[in-house]
This record gives sequence, C-alpha cells and structure tokens, in this order.
Amino acid sequence: MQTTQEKIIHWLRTAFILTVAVTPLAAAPPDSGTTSAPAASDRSATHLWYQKPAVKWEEGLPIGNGRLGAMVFGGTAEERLQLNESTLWGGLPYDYSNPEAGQHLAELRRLIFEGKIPEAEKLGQNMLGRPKCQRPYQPLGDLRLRFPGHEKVEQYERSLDLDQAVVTTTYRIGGVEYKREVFISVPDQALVMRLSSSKPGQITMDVGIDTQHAGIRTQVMGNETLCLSGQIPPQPAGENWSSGWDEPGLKFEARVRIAIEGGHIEVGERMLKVSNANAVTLLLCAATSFRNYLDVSADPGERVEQALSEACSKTFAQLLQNHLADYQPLFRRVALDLGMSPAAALPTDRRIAEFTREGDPALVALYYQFGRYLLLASSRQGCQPANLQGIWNQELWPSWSSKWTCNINVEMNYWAAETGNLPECHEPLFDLIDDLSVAGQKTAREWYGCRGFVVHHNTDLWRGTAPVDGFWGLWPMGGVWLVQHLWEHYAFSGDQEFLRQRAYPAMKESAQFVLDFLTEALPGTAFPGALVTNPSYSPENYYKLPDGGDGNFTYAATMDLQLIGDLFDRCITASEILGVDKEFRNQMEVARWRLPPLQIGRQGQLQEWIGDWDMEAPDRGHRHLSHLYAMMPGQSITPRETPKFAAAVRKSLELRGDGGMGWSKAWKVGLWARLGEGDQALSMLVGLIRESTLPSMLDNGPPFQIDGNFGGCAGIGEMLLQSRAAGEGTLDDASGKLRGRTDSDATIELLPALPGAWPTGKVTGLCARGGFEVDCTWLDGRLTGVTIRSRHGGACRVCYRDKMVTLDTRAGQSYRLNGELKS
Ligand code: FUC
Repeated sequence: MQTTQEKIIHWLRTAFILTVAVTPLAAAPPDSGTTSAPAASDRSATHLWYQKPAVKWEEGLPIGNGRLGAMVFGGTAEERLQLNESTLWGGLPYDYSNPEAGQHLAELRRLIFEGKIPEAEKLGQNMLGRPKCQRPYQPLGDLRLRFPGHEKVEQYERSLDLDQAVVTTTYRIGGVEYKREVFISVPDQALVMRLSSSKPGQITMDVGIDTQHAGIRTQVMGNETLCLSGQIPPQPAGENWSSGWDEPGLKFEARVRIAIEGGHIEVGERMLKVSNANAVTLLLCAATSFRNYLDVSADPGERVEQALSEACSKTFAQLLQNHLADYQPLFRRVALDLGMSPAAALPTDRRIAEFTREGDPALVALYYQFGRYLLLASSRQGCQPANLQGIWNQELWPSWSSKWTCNINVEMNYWAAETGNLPECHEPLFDLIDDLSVAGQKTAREWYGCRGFVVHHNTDLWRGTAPVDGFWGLWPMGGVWLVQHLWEHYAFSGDQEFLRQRAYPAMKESAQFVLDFLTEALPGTAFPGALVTNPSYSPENYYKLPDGGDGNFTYAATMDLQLIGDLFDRCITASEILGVDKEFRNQMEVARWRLPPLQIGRQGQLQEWIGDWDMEAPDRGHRHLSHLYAMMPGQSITPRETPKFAAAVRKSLELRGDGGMGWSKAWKVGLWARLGEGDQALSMLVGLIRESTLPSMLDNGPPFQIDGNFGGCAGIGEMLLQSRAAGEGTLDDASGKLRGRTDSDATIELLPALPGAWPTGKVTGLCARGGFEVDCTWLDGRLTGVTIRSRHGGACRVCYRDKMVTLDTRAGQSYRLNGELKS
C-alpha cells in the first residue's frame, strides 16, 4: 500500500492543471437536489425493519421534530412510546460562577510552567464552578397503549421509513391485520399516531400516560383527553456527573387526545378505554415553561392546548401530508447508492450483526441516511441543538447528564450538517453559540480576567460555561472550537450577511478571549517567550511525568494551537471580507506568529503535547484524537498542501489503533478519509457498525451516544466528497508554523477515499465549501461523471485523483464533466 507521502509525490509528479470554460447546463432550480422518491422496490435503502418488538429502550426506533421526541418500542399487547421534550432539564436558570476561581490563576500557571503538575492539578480543583457539576437532561414520560388479546401475533414487523420519517408496526391475529403508524410533525408540533385494522370494529385498547418524576399524576379531561402536568421535583443529590437542585424546576405538560372512528371511548382510572373502533387517531403535544436560558415563565398548558386544538382540526391524512411536505424536500436533497447485495434483503438487526467490508454496501448508504434522518429529527430551527443523546433519553441521570460536551461530542453532532445538505439543522447550534457568547463573558472575566467569552468542556440548558466535573474541566477552548461552525456555515453558503451578523461577532469575541488568555512561556520552558495557552490540556488524554505519575495539565497542547490557528486565520479572513477591524486583525497576525509550531516527534508522529511524550503516554490507544483536529474536522493539515504533516497525522492515527467508543471510531473514519485512504476508512466503518452500533442502528458508544451516528455519517460523506474554502489557512509544512490563509480557489475533491468494496455507485446532492452541490457516478471504481451546481458563482478547482480542472462558475448554473473531468 502506498503511504500518504508516496501518494502525494505521485500526485505532484503527474498532476496537470487545466482551466476550461465549461458551458453551463440550463440554470438549476433553487432547490435542485433529488426530489423524487426512491424506487418503491428499494426498501433496503430507506427502511430500518425488524421482526420483533424492542425489548430494551435502545432497541426502539427514534422519531422526533427537534423538540418533541419519542422512542417507539413497537410492542403488541403493550406498546410504549418513551417521550422527551428537548427543553426539559433539571434545575432553573443558573450560572455556576465561582468568584474565588480567578485568584488561583497566576499560581496555577507558574506551577504548570515549572512542571509541578500534581500540585497544579490539586490547585485546579479549587477553580471549578459552583456546584462543580451541571444539570441533567430529563425524560418527560411514557405513552402506554394496552391491547388485550394481542399477546400472540403473526407476521410481525416494525419499521422506520427514512424517506417518510414514519414508524410503522404491523401484525396479524387470526384473519385481522393491525397497523400503527406514528410520526412527529414539525408543522403541527404534534406526535400523530394512526391505528387501523383490516376489518371494522377491531381496535380495543387502553391509553395511558405517566412519568417517573415524583408526585405527578395523569388526569382525564372530558372523555377524550389525558393530561400529564407538573413540575420537575427537587433532586438535592446529583449522580452521573450531574449536580442536584433544591427547588422545584421547570413546569411541563403533555396532553393526549383521541379521535375514534366507530366504537366508543370510556373514561377509566387515569386512562381512556377505546372499544371496537374501526380506526383511531391519537395526538400528543407537550411543552415546558422554558423560554430561554434566563426566562422560564412560559405556561406549558397554554402552549400545549394551542398546538393540540390546531392539530385536532385536521384529519390524519392532512397531518401526514403536512409532515411529508416539511420533511421530504429536506431529506431527499441527498441520495446515495453504493450498490446492492443479497444481504440487503435481511432485517436491519441481522444486517448490522453480519456486516462485512464487502458484504452489504447498501447498509452503509442506510447508515448514512439514518444519520441525516436523526439530524432532522433532533435539530430543527428554533429548537435546542442535538445533545449527547440527540433528544432521546429515558433516564433521570443519563450518562454524562446527556449534556452538550464541547471537547468533541457536540461538534461531531454537526459534522454532517453542511456536507449532507441540511444547513438548516445546523442553526440550533448557532443559537447555542449566541447564548454562550454572552453567558461566557462573565466566566472569561471571573476565571481569567479576559475579554471575550469562554466555554469549557460542557454546557447545559442554562448555558453553564464554568469549568466542571474535575480539574480537567479547566479546558478553556470550547468556545474556540464551537465558533468554527459559524465559519463553516459561511464557507458552505457564502452568505455574507450571516458572516457579518452572526459568525464574525462571535468569532471575534472568542478571538478576543484568546488574545487575552495567551501568555508568554517562561524561561526554562520549551519555547520561552512564545505565546501559549496555560492551563492547557489535550482532551482527555494524559502523559507520563518524569517521576512516573500521570499528568493532564500542560501548556500549549497541540490541539489548542490548531484551534487557535484556525480561529485567527478565519477571523482575519472574515475581517478582510467584511472590511472591518484592521487593528484587531494585526493583533491576531502578530499573535499567530508567536505561537509555538506543531511538532513531529520521535516516532514520526504529530506530537500531542508540547513535549515528545506520546510514546510513553500510558493510554496510547486513547479514544480522543484531539491533536489530529487540524486534519479532521480542521483543514490546516492536508495531504495536498502539507504532505509532511499529513504523514505525521497518519503515523499518530496508526499508533492510536482502531479501538474506542463509537464517536472515536467515527472520527477515525473521517481522518482516514481525509488522508485519502478509503480502504482504511471502510475498515473503521466496519468497526463502528459491527462493534459500536445497536440493533436499532443507534450508536452504542457504549453507552448510546448519538455523536457516533453523526460522526459516522459525516465520515461516509468525507469518503465521497471533500472540499476546501477559498483561502483556507494551512501550516507551513517545513516549520509547522501556522502561516495563515493561502490564495487558492475553493477546491472540490471527488471520490477522495472510495474503497475497493464500493466499485459502482452514485451520490447526488452533497455540498461543498464555496457554495457547490455535487452529484457523482462511478463504475469499476472510477469516476464516470459529475455535475456541479454553483449557488453563488466563483472559481472552483475540481480534483479527481491526479486530474484537476478549474471551473469559473456562474450563480445558479450547473456544470457537467465526465470521468476525465472534461465537459
Ligand atoms: C467525553 C468523552 C467520553 C464521553 C463524554 C460524553 O468525556 O471522553 O468518552 O464521550 O465526553
């Protein structure tokens, strides 16, 4: 196998550059993705399906509209839909501030510069927020349906249709076929379930709703509505990296309304009893008192009643139509066909268990589309961003409180948003950043005496920005990573108003923090006089100290330098584009030059820390790949522009091995793809699907964490298409210094990491930086055609293996090239 460096050398030798005037095709319609439905026979590309109900929660099928979520079990005699509302969290508005934290900073820095790491880590414990853990995401309740006599059924099937975002359960008893369809609608803000059967008068069931929050009881309203209404009770003692709270918290309410066709309804003990109906439509709406992170004064009952009464006035067919009219144009923007094999006919749990490299390429396409589905279901405009579990959580104390973890997890949730043509789904993250850029100012002042804003390694509904959990929580780079997403949205969309109004202001606040936070390395350190971060930490890894102990803290961990390099580069470019802040731009240019370089260590690896400590690090297979940020999701190291450093990344990746949780494997899929090594990327994908994926296709960390799904989805996208924005910065490959923006055009790499196991395929609607939408076909492992739609015009370098062509595009036009990149 060729190494990355050999590949680059080969590419440099053989590359020829052409600039061609390609005649555009007819102007593309504004939303020109694939809008037709997949072939009806091709269920394997769009359906997850199973021959038995979920027993465990993790086996359920998730549905959602970004705010309301449900895990559907598909039971027969007993059906359970576990419910969530994305703003239902523990506690009340809170800022975790610690006025004494800042007084320890100078001493902490001195200890770290002097290598007194255990002492520094002890001191760091005094610099945590108060209390030292944040609040957890909470479950709402459970909708429970009981069907007497449905214990023994035949021809059972439950499925999730990704093209419709509908979960369907069907089975037979005797000569009667039963069917339940359920979806959660964005336009109607309701969970909608339709129960029907092949013969009239067959639907008899009990309907109830309950919650595990203490002291809350269901009430019956009239004879067709159930109401679950209450307030999160105090939980003084926290668990699982959560703090408790002493006061009653958010108010919440859920109402269920039933409309029957034929038969009748009776009121039972806190439930409704339906008998002998021909069909039933069940609607469920829910809300909380949360308005924003400072204001929890909304009336959930009013919110619920309004949504419910509007939804009630529509038929099931109208509700379904509204739902599909919202969902399908978004979902169908991207279509992916990696080829079919007999395995595709099997139920999804078997496909996952039996997945091999060559065996079932269609499962990869399904996994990819499932990621896009999950983003649409958990991250919609106006809602909270997808948390560690998206929106699906049944625990009072979920793993890591199901928060937004900012040292990889929440960012990974959004890696597929732009490439997968769902930029609208990225917006909840921008709203979160807006909040944090305000909330984090107080923390920046209080902890570090800095301007701008800081975010540490976690945040919650209350926009906590203080360091939490333990001394390792003193990782002040969360905001620096998050704001890169604003730049990315600009890079894909070219939306200058977005850059001016939203992206640049937050990026600038973050850069201001960094400029103030950077400090001169003391004499006796590796780079005396350089500007460095301190305290610093390579999430969440540790190294061996000279006395044999473990050290976490350091100064200038590699990842910090990369994050700051990207932030400065992008802020400098943004300020130039917008024609503002010349003086501030100069400060960033000077500071960038004074950062220490990235370094290649004894093993040829990219050093994770300021010292060459990787080889002796106790956990060499550590799940985090923090120092490889510059290659994925960052772009300052690439095989084309910085072959020496790309080879060092490759070495680091090899040294890390193939283990880790789902999200770690997903990150490696993306890294191997960026290295242009499709077979390695596929190997990681096999690991992700075989070892770290539940039968439901949700990530199985373990435990379940949705970042693995989103990261895997993004990684598959990277195997098929990569792109760089015009002028994106790189390292100087000789010195490892950050050298700022280059003069290149936007670049698109077609099929950069296509594995041998996917010889034939087609993808439509992937997005590239620079404002392009790309369709590709390939045969026998070679590109056969590409169509590029330009959103806002501009030059674009199109690369495929050793070929390159520059297109000078006009806004709204499409360009078609063959496998030789000729028109
Ligand atoms: C980081 C990771 C863990 C987990 C948690 C939510 O702490 O190291 O593995 O993903 O975030």
